[in-house]
Amino acid sequence: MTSSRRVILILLAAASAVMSQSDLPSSFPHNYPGKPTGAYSPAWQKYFEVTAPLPNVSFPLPRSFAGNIDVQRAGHPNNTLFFWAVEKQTGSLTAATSTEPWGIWLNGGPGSSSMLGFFLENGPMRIADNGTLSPNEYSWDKVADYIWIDQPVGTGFSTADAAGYIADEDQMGADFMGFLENLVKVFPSLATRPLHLTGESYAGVYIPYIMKTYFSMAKPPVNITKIAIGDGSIAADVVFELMPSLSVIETFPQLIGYDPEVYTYFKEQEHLCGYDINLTYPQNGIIPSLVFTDALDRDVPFLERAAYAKRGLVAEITRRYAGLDSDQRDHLARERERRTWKRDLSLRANGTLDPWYGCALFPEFIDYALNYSAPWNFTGQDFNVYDITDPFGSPSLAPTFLNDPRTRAALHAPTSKDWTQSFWIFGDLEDDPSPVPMNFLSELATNTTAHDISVILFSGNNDALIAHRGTEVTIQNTTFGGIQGFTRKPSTPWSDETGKPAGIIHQERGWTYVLFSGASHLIPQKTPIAAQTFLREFIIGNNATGAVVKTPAGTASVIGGESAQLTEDILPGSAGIVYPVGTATSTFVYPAETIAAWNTFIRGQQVAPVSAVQTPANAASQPGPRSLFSGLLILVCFWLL
Ligand SMILES: *[C@@H]1O[C@H](CO)[C@@H](O)[C@H](O)[C@H]1NC(C)=O
Ligand SMILES: *[C@@H]1O[C@H](CO)[C@@H](O)[C@H](O)[C@H]1NC(C)=O
Ligand SMILES: *[C@@H]1O[C@H](CO)[C@@H](O)[C@H](O)[C@H]1NC(C)=O
Ligand SMILES: *[C@@H]1O[C@H](CO)[C@@H](O)[C@H](O)[C@H]1NC(C)=O
Ligand SMILES: *[C@@H]1O[C@H](CO)[C@@H](O)[C@H](O)[C@H]1NC(C)=O
Ligand SMILES: *[C@@H]1O[C@H](CO)[C@@H](O)[C@H](O)[C@H]1NC(C)=O
Ligand SMILES: *[C@@H]1O[C@H](CO)[C@@H](O)[C@H](O)[C@H]1NC(C)=O
Ligand SMILES: *[C@@H]1O[C@H](CO)[C@@H](O)[C@H](O)[C@H]1NC(C)=O
Ligand SMILES: *[C@@H]1O[C@H](CO)[C@@H](O)[C@H](O)[C@H]1NC(C)=O
Ligand SMILES: *[C@@H]1O[C@H](CO)[C@@H](O)[C@H](O)[C@H]1NC(C)=O
Ligand SMILES: CC(=O)N[C@H]1CO[C@H](CO)[C@@H](O)[C@@H]1O
Repeated sequence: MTSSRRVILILLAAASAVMSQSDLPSSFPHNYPGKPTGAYSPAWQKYFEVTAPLPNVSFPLPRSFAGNIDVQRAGHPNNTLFFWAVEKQTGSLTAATSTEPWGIWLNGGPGSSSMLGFFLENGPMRIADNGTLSPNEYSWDKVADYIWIDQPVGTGFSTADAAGYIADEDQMGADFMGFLENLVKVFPSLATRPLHLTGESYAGVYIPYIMKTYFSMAKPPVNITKIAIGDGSIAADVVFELMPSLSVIETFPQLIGYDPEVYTYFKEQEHLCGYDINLTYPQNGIIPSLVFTDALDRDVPFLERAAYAKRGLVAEITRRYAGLDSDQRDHLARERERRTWKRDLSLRANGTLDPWYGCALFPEFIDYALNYSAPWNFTGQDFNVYDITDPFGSPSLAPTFLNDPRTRAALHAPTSKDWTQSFWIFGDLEDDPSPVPMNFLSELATNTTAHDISVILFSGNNDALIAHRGTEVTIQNTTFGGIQGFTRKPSTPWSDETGKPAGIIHQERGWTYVLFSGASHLIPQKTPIAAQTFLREFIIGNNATGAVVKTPAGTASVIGGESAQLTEDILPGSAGIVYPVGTATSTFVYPAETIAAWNTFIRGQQVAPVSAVQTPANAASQPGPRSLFSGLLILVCFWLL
């Protein structure tokens, strides 16, 4: 195991409950009446069609098909993937021939079910917390035939025999291609229609490995034309999770109560950890790997405490908080403690890492926020790494609907196992043994360019777990189209179909980067309109907003213009943070003078942008971001959903 993978191991340790070979469940598809006996063929369409009524669904749904399909792994006949395919129009998926685009959606994990995406993000219906279902007007199947797939084997409703779990990501890629080879026998037009392979989070590992497998095949079963990864874990976890910590704080200074001294402290820690990577456009030379410096002392090192590993960060902090006397909990006592914490810092020699956290800056700022920053102190102690603005909104999908016998029967889902949101897919391995995709991303980019496959990386600005800064570093650290990184800093505004500003877009040499304002880790969940516009215009479509083009005079310009304000590293997050008041919610905003003082302070901190971006005369006239806007299972651990 490489050291760069240790952090994720720790974060996932709890729910991932590594299983020894003997504990691993064995599961297999269920044979529902009418299942064809022969090889996969269009005759199976009738079997897979979802015709039985789904409980609680009282509204019309588009025609869909669901069930398990064999991945063709030798010796493992029970290894299947579960899919749910939704037609754009009745007959669009089953047409014998077609040139229409289609898409696949994959959630992350590792081992998180794509039913999360189906029911919380971009599927044709949404499940509310109380179990009520409603149609989703902005589902992705309205733009193209779309298929949500539970994978790798063992995830969600996908099945595997006890000895059949994946050994590494190359096996995941091979299983996926084996599944697709069978899928296109059922829906033959999919073999040649342009496929858009999309997903989020840990799909940032899956999709590059699937592409690696795809490029190694003489005759792949499908025709991939674009890949799109949201909030992807493409680089090492130090890079996607720890390195961006200061940029998360700059986006949401509420985390540190807008306190400049605390900011200066985190900035120094960032520098001491080597996390202050300087991006240039284009980038000059490979960005060296980051080395994670662990905590030295204070307690048993915080991150390695057995209790912490079992319970997860938030639960551990809650436990500590619960251990305090009531007089230690009141506001004045907390403020005294905060001042002591700050005094400890100011007495410490410059150039000293915090001995308790080392370079684990991500848990460190969460701990700070939970202890000292409103509104995180309001009720209980919770923190939502997937969306800073909504501390109690950690995404989760109750299993009630999917495990209902009527649902299972309608979806031809297995009865040999129960659906769970996330499942550890590596069997008795403690960690994903495959190298991070960052290591081969430039090689992959050479292949995508050669096959004219576009690469789209997108990020939600409210996501703290896989914050956008890591994605920007990943792009600048990759050579595509013969140049390393983008040549200009992403700074073009784009809007959703209603005209509402949606964030930043940039396109160069077949690569696209999109930053969604106001979106969480699960991007379509909170910004469904922007997400659907993004799918239509930039994934399925070829909208040129943000594209760098050569003018007749030979200079570069950007379609849609470049906003000087957007060239800053940070797209400010909302001022308001939601908190519960009884059964309702309210929004906490710091006093205007606190925010004004912070803005003055932070402007003084900004160094001139490193890139030589000029603002052309045609710079977009949309309002700047400052005026625009004012995941799961977190209690146990953080899954990369
Ligand atoms: C369930 O939640 C939805 C969305 O929050 C709400 O519209 C609906 O009224 C609730 N239904 C019940 C039965 O509580
Ligand atoms: C596959 O599942 C069947 C039940 O359908 C079971 O009898 C068989 O042992 C399983 N095969 C393996 C290799 O686990
Ligand atoms: C793949 O799709 C593209 C359209 O995007 C089409 O031009 C091409 O012929 C297809 N390739 C194959 C092998 O079907
Ligand atoms: C790139 O494509 C070659 C075949 O042309 C293949 O051997 C190699 O594994 C691919 N690498 C990646 C990372 O896609
Ligand atoms: C980035 O630039 C600053 C200022 O020049 C420098 O102090 C810092 O060490 C650089 N960061 C890295 C990782 O080299
Ligand atoms: C940059 O890419 C190289 C591979 O080309 C990789 O070894 C290194 O870890 C990457 N740097 C970061 C900060 O991810
Ligand atoms: C540490 O450095 C900062 C600025 O670089 C300075 O303001 C502060 O006084 C220094 N602290 C000590 C203890 O030297
Ligand atoms: C947060 O509070 C807990 C419980 O009082 C304490 O153990 C921890 O040191 C505090 N963290 C910071 C950053 O002060
Ligand atoms: C149907 O919806 C109700 C709330 O309206 C919920 O309590 C129940 O669990 C749901 N049933 C299923 C199977 O999801
Ligand atoms: C491109 O997408 C943007 C959304 O940001 C939209 O406003 C614009 O109309 C689209 N352009 C074309 C030519 O469709
Ligand atoms: C319970 C508690 O300590 N609440 C405090 C949270 O922070 C706000 C703003 O600093 C205080 O007003 C509350 O008293």
